[in-house]
Amino acid sequence: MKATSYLRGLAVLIALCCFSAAAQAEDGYELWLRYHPVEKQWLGQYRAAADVLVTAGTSPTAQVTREELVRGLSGLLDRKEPVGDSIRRDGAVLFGTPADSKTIAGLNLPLGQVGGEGYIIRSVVAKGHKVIVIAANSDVGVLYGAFRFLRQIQTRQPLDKLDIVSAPKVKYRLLDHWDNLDGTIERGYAGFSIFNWWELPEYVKPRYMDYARADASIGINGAVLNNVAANALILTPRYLKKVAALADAFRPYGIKVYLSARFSAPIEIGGLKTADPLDPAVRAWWKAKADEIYHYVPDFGGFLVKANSEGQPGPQDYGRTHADGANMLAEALKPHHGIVMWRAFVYSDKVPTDRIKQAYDEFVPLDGKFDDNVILQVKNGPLDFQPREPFSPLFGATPKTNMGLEVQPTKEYLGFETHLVYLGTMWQEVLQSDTYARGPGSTVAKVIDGSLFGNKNTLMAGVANVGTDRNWCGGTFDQANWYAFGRLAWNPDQSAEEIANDWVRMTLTTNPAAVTPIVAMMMGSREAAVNYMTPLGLAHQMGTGHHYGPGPWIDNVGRPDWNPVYYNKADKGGIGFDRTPTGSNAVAQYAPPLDKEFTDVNTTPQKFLLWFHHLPWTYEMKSGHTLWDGLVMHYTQGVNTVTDMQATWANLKPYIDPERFAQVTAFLEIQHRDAQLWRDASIAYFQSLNGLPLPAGYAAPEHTLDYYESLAFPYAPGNPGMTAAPFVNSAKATHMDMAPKATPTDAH
Ligand code: BDP
Repeated sequence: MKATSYLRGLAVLIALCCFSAAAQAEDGYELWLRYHPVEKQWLGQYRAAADVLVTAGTSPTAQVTREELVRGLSGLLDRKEPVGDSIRRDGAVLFGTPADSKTIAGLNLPLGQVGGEGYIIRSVVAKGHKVIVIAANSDVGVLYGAFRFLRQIQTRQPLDKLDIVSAPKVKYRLLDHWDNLDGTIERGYAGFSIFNWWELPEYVKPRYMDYARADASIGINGAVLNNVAANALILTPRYLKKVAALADAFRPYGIKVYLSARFSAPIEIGGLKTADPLDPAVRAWWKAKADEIYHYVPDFGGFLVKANSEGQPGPQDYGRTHADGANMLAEALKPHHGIVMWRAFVYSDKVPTDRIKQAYDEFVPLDGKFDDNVILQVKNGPLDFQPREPFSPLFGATPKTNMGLEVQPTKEYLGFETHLVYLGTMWQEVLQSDTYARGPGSTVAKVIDGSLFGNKNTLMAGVANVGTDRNWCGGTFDQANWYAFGRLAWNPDQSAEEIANDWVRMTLTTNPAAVTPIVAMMMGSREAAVNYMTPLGLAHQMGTGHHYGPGPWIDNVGRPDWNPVYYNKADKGGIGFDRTPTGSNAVAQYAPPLDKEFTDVNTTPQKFLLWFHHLPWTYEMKSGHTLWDGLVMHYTQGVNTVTDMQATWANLKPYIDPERFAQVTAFLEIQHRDAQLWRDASIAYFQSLNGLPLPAGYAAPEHTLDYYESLAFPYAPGNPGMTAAPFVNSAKATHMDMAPKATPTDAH
């Protein structure tokens, strides 16, 4: 081959590589850590302010911080290796701890305010030059500060006169992965588990570090690696070595690993005859197990436990209380400073009370009985991650117990990865709900950040929506839920809109012509889902098992409290669950004045109407419409909002890269189809009961009720264990929340 044609060939090859790299770069893998060059109008001022990076830190965390800043600045400001060894001119970015750097120590920054994980970013004069300092008391604080600093550029904010002081309000900010050891994910809609247990510990995928970067960038400081419906095998040495490899990979990013512990592990992998928490041999087994875990992972975070819930083993199997069980584990972890996150998601069909009352009934009497390294982990609502629920009345009712909030970024009940539903607004709604536990202003946020009752061990946990999909979360907009979770765990009082704004700018585009409509779309998206799925306080109307499409007619699941009809209580006369004193009296679990407010149909917020009240179809709503007409209007409004979202998105084509634009376009089509299905199926069913006409101008369902009832989704994702025995949506379903059984043997 002649030299020229060789060179031409090479040039083509290089061009091709660059081209494919550029095309791939917009597949969503980068998440919000997308460091593409800023527009020309910003470049000069940013380069002048952030010309060179200077640090003295050398720890692994300091190294990844430096790598991130280099990656960020060289990408955003389009320059090579912006690193120096000292402050020689204006425009240095000095980052580190006072222990690393005499210059930082000499600045006398008010670092006392920011604790172990917070940071200060400030424009200062050091060594006679204009410098930006990113300082913290610990290396991980500096890392968080570095991400915050990069966000300033990513969102196109000025770099002069910086004075940012930030510290997390919540101590434990964890993602709970419901990942099984076989790689499937319970309620996962973005592929398989990112943790490849088969290849670990030898092969530590680069993706683990990218996962850790994403977590650290939003302040997440822990990951529970395995499903709450736990397999005891994870606690055996062979798996603990794998856990240790992940812990090593995550450690520089400030992320600790935690494990879900199966309560019956002493029997399954310990050879004991019992798992009774008061049995000395069982207690000794857990102590030895904890010691063993810390041998592999010296900074292991602790255990998450789902006990006596949906068939999982627990202390009540031995006539003991949840406190007995939690404290046994807490005692084993205590010498190593580990914590126990004990889930309050317990209910039983053997208990003849309204399901949503049971967690409160179970745990309020135990208030004050949990060790101080136990945190009670409570879902946002008293039922189960529904599109809308009032806050769980446990928040505020257990002043002597550490309380953690569990939310579900993975959208089990909100259309999986294909529906655009931004959950920031939902979490803000719960966090800002007033419990009145200590009078007005006693928000859920204040319960979980510890400020209301003075708890030190505070927690916010999110059920992860991360999987092996190239873009991590399945849907582009699902990334926003991971992002919002981290931001709210750091500061539960942060506004969901500001978070959405940052996410859009960092992830999609900074062009205001696009940012404004996208944020507006996100902000309205959750209400849209509530409307087309479960308006006016309805809940749990989803099909059995998969929880995807509508199934308000389902009445044949083995347990009554797993049937949608249990929750809608619809019949010829009316609809809704009476939770006032004439019904289950769940209202009594709320502090005054909420109990009264929810008891009186006239003061109950319309959004919770059917959650608390059973009402005739002809009931006149605040809007002046009858309940039936109002319901139909809400369902329709939900569909219409999705239509509007489609129109908004279509106009954004010039601003979004083709790959992500196409995905969102297609997903919105799916969402629209589903929203229509939800509306039509729900209306068809309820109309079959009440026989009422639709309000004028509202279209009849497209199909008959029979058609909707015949639909089946046997292979809907996120429902491991169910696919082996497909079932029809309306018939034969036997188990709504099938959890994998522990298999104590494994051939690997
Ligand atoms: C339900 C899920 C089920 C979980 C359960 C839980 O359907 O898969 O195991 O929550 O939180 O929403 O334990």
